[in-house]
Amino acid sequence: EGLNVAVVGVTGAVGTRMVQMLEGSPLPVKSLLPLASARSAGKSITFGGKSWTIEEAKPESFEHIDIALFSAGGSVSKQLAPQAAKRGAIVVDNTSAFRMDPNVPLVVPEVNEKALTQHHGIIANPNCSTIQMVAALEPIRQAYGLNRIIVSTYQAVSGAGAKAIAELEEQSRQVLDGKEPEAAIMPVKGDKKHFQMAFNAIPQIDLFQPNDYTFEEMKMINETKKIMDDQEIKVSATCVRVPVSISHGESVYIEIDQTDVSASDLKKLLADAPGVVLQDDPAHQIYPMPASASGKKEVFVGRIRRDPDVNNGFHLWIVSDNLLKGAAWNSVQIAERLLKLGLVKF
Ligand code: 11C
Repeated sequence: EGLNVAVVGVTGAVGTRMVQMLEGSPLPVKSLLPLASARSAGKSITFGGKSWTIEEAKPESFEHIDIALFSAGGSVSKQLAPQAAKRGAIVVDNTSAFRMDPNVPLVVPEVNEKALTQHHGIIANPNCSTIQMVAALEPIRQAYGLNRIIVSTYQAVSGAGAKAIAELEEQSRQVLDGKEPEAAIMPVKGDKKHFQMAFNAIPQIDLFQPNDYTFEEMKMINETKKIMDDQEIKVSATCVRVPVSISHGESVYIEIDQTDVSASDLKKLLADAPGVVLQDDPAHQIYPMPASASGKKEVFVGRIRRDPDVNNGFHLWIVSDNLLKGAAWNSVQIAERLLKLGLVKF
């Protein structure tokens, strides 16, 4: 009695953490099927005190699987997620392949858990930078209404995968040794130019779109509206990559509907919000930072203050581990909620 769970992309930065999160979860996992590309097949991983052999992901892999967590890139998800769903697995997909599909719920459990009931076999896990922002803003939207969000991000290189972390480390050594840093990945693998990431900040995450926003910026805009189920919220984003390994930071400006709200009202609200930790005590230099957020599941919020000139305008600083709440933990949390809502049969 228990769940058969598959993890697709199990060797990646997110996949390894999906297994870690399953390990710490109350989900009754009976068997784990680690799936990856042919390159990793035959290696093994440990889960629940046992060794499990990695297999190459194929459509037939998903026979008898109850829940399949995908994080192997959009093209693998496009090809295999429908195959898994067809075989009766519920897919939680951590890529952008299906996020804007109207038949696919896009879920952050603290915000729109109910959307899970509308699934047709595939559930999308939002982009990391979107997840931490909406988790922190939803309690404010519920209490005071939210009509505008302007966000600037300070994103960790692990969003571009484990190889991007290695590139940052190698470049840092090269620069400190007085050598020319070699860039092959950042800002985007496959784009025409690559730039030094060490000791730099790059205002490009993912490819530019025809409107001169990047795909990452458009994801933040479109996904926020879908998750909050409100097409009227004004959202704009500038996404910047910084030389940090793990955890995204976000400077967020919001305008709420009500005009008689103080910064301390927002702090009280966020102190009790699910999945959110308030770290806001300027007198004692308490505020969230990537170095302290990494490895933790929560979304950390601080630096909350009213705009000097806009009565209903507030600034917040939001930090979370992009590989955990931004990816692996949100996916496992979705699986836990599916079970709680009676949506997984086994
Ligand atoms: C980054 N946010 O930091 C991206 C990574 O759509 O799931 C996540 C990409 C995605 O590069």
